[in-house]
Amino acid sequence: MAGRYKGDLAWSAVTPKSDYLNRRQLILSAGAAATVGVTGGPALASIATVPSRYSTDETPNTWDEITSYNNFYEFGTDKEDPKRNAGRLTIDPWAVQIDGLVERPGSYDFGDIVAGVQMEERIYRLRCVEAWSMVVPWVGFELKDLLDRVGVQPSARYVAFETLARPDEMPGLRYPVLDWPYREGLRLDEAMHPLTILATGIYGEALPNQNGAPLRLVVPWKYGFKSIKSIVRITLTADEPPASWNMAQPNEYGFYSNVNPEVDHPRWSQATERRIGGGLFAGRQPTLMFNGYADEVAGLYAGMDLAKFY
Ligand SMILES: Nc1nc2c(c(=O)[nH]1)N[C@H]1C(S)=C(S)[C@@H](COP(=O)(O)O)O[C@H]1N2
Ligand SMILES: [Mo]
Repeated sequence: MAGRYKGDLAWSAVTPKSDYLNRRQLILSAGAAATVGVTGGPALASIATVPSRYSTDETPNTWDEITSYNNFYEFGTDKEDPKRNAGRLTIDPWAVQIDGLVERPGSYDFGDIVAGVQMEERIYRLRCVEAWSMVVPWVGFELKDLLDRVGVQPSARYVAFETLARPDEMPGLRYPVLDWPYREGLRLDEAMHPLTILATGIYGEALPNQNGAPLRLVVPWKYGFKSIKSIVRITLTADEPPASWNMAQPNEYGFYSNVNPEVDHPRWSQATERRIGGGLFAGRQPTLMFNGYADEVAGLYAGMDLAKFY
């Protein structure tokens, strides 16, 4: 897995190799123990990511839950399809085109993007618009770090993202469920917010393909579909960029897509959610405004009518 990273920051470089190998063992046994709620606590102590002050204190979902129940329509629309079909995705080499209103546009190798970046472990909730949720120990870094490095021009107001569209490796592209490539966008202040990360891993392991390898967005106060996977292009724009779900069903999926228990999806309530897994405590729980991150992000939307800008 370390070989996926061509830059300096291979996992093997930040973690002594013996720790890395031990950790892999621990992860495997943590996966086996997951049904009793063990989430690899001791294993986490051995990885050289810095824990983030932005983490929730909720118990993360297990590796199996996080990597077996996915939405990644390029690989099919069933929750089990991405795990079944994403193995064929080639993620090395991987380049991200960064263009538009930036000082240093270009095609950046994934290895160069992560070289020298301080990886943090950030335990964030992922809340899907389908009204389920998970808690994921992401590994990642702030999107702002990358945007600062390429230099955002003063006229930029939005950031647009695109997923890879490679038909021979992505069977879902045959179906016009969405207008491919999958696209998403953020307002620049949302993109620069310290909660917004580019994730490269889960549980200290490189992202599995079904979770958006090698690089995906995570915006924890928004519905999961904003968290675009397997990113190949980032464009700084002056105007609000197109977003796939918004284009497909504008009355169901707004550009903002903030988790908001008070604004229902037209076909179902958003007031509660079902935590995936959950074991003994399975059941629905109330959904929190901005997915529980209101203290940090409510200010971004001051003065906006959130029933209109949903
Ligand atoms: N390219 C791409 N990104 C995507 C999706 C997708 O279909 N294609 N699905 C989104 C949705 S609806 C959700 S809920 C999350 C799921 O992330 P996970 O599978 O890592 O839990 O990915 C988001 N990112
Ligand atoms: Mo979703």
